[in-house]
Amino acid sequence: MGTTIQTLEHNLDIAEIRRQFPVLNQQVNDKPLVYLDNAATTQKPLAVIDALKNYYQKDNANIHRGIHTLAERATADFEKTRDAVKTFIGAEYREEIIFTKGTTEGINLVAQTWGRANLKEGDEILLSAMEHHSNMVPWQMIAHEKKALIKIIPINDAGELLMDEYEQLLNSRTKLVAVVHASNALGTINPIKQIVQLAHRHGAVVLIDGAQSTSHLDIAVSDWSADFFVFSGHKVYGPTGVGVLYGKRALLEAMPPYQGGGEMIGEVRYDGFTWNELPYKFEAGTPNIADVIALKAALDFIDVLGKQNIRSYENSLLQYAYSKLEHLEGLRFIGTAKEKVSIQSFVFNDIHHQDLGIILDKEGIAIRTGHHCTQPLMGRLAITGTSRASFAVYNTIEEIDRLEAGLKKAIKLFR
Ligand code: C6P
Repeated sequence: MGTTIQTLEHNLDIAEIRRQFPVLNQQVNDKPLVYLDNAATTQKPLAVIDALKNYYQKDNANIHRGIHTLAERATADFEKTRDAVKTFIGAEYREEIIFTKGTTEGINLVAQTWGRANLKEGDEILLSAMEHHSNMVPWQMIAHEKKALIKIIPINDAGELLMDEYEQLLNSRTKLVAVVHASNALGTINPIKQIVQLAHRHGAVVLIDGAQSTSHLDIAVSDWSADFFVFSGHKVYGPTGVGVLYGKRALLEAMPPYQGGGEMIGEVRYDGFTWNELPYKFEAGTPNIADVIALKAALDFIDVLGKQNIRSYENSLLQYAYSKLEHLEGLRFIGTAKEKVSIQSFVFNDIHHQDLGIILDKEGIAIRTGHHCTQPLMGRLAITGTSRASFAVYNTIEEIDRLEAGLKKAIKLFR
C-alpha cells in the first residue's frame, strides 16, 4: 500500500480533476476542506455549474410547448439528456427514461402507479435488510393499503445478502423485489443480475435502487433485464432536484399516470382526458429543465474519466482507508462485504458517532454520522448509527491521512 497519491495505481490526473471542483478549494474551520460525504451528495464540476448558468443566461424557456427559438433550444437540450441517460444506463429505448426529482420520487412513482394497479391482498413484496427508507416506506405505504405482505431478505454480519434465503423467499405470491444495487450505509454491492434472474423465474418484477451505484459501477438495465431502475442526479456529480426512473417500456405503457396536469395528457375534455405517450405520460407539469440539462454535463464528466478508471481509483482509496483506520484502537468497521463501492462505515463503542462528526468538522473534515436513513438495518446490526466516510474521484490519500489524524485526535479527547 502506497503512502502518496503517486503510488496508487490509477490513470487519472487527480489534481486536474480537483481543479474542476471549486468548492473543494476552501477552508472550513481554518483547515483545508476534506469532503468525505459523497454518498450524501457529490460536489459538482464546473461543467455542471456552467451548464446551469448557460441555460439561465441564454436558453431559459418552457419546453415541449413553445415554437420560438429559445423554447426549441431548451427542448432540444432537455431531450439530449434523455438520450445521454439511455446510453449511460444501457436502456433500449429513450421512452423508457422518465425524469423525476430523484431516487425517492422514482420509487414512489412505481409504488403508487404500478403498485396500486398490480398489488392485491396476500401478494408479497421482497425488500432487503439493507434498504434505504426510500425503498422501504413507499412499499410499506402501498402494502398497507393493498393488504400485501413485505418480507425481508436477510444479510450476514459482513453486510452481504443471503442469496440462498432470498431464493427460498421467492414464490408465486412474490409480485415485486425491490433491492438496492449498492448500500449507502455498508457499501455492499448486490449481485443484481442474479437477483433479477431468480425473481423473473417466479414472475416477479424487480426494482433496483441505483442511488449509490450509478456514479461508481457500470449500469446495464437492459442486459440485467431489470424492470425498474432509479437514481438521483446529485449523487452522480449532477444537480439536486433531478433524477431518473427507468422502466421497461411494456411495463410503463401498461401503468397509469402518476400525476395529472400539463404535458402528461393527450386530450382533455370537461368530462375526462386521455394520456400522452411515453415518456411524457409520467412527466406532468413544467419539469426541472435546467437541472435535467445540466445532468448531461455530469454524465459526460463521468464518461470522459471512464467508470473503470473511477472505480479502480476509488477502490484503492477504500483499501488505503482500511489500512489506515484498522489500527485505530476500538474502531470497528461496519460493512465488510467482499464487493463494495467506496463507502466505509465504522463505530467506536465508547465514542458516539455524533461527537465524532462534530470533532472532525472542527478539523475541516466532512463525514456523515447517524442511521443513514437505514434504521431497520441499524437495528439488525444492533447499533444506533455509524460514522461514514464515502469517497469520490476527487478524493486523495492525503485526505484519508487527515481523517486518520482527526480520528486519533478524537480518541485522545475521549479517553
Ligand atoms: N442517501 C445518504 O447520505 P434521494 O434523497 O431521493 O436523492 O436518494 C434517496 C436514497 C435512496 N437510496 C439510497 C441507497 C440512498 O443512498 C439514498 C440517499 C443519502 O446515504 C441521503 S440519506
